[in-house]
Amino acid sequence: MSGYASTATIAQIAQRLRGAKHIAVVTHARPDGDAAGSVLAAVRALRAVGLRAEGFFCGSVDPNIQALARAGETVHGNPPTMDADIDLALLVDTGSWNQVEPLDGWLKSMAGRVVGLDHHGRGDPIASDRVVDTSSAAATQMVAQLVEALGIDLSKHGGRYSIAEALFAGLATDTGWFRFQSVTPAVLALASRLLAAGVDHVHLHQLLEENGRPARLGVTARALSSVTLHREGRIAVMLLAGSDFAATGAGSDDIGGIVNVPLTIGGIEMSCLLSEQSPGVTKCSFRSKPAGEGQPSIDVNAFAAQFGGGGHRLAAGARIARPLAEARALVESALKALVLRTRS
Ligand SMILES: [Mn+2]
Repeated sequence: MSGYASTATIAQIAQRLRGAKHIAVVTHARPDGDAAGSVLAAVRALRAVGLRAEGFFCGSVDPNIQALARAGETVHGNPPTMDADIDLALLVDTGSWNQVEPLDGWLKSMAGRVVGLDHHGRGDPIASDRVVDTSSAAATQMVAQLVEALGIDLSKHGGRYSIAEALFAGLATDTGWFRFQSVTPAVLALASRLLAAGVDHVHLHQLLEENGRPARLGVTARALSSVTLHREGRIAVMLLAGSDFAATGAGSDDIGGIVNVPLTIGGIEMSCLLSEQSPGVTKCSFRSKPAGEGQPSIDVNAFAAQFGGGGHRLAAGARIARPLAEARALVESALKALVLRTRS
């Protein structure tokens, strides 16, 4: 994990891409808006400059995320079938072996021929040439720089299924639609340029955030009715068992964002959602918000690291290879040990 830092510049990565014959653009399993937006923006940009490129998605893909792509832009599968003539991989929005598990054998066979762009603080040296920038709010903020390093004028690529639309999807979703601390003047300046290029942000918000299946309501109700409060009401824990998914007809794609609901309560600083992915495997999502005006938030990235997971200070996750009840006991005992600041 240590030594995960940049080994190249964006210009050097652009140069390696220009010299490749067939490029695979890959990301973490179960791509979110930033992962998918990064893949799609890169594929579109590489194709726009005459290079051969495809995006590869593995794990289950939320249909609303998939709807960002046009037919033929992405190849699926778990793992997807990689063409034998691919001579360079571009890995975006992750650098961790445990997030690219379905692709790990293939990525290992590509050693030395993987370049990467990532904004996470933890990772492995999968990409020999990589740019790691934790100050970027989204991986698409870095992909935007790559697009321009390839000589593309973003203002000419702003319609539906455009480079700008894919970049905006990542920027918006990874910043909670421009609410998080990670939003800087540079983020809003890029968003402004993407809107000026013609991105329909209302359509994107509806597609990605207001397009759930009815089963989402039932599983949300079950998650909320499971809430327990810890540490004098400052931390919420919610549980979803396999039986909750079975009873409501919901799948793991239907629970995105539920973890944020307890944070709508004034005194709650951290929220945890533990969901049973399969018997013996529990997926944990952690979110936090500042304890009060000007006060720091709980670092859920560090919290998740105890379970081999990670992410960002305000949003992180982990996969615990234990049944739900055991994972819950582990998380709750870590919550007991968590050092909380005295509230002012
Ligand atoms: Mn991201």
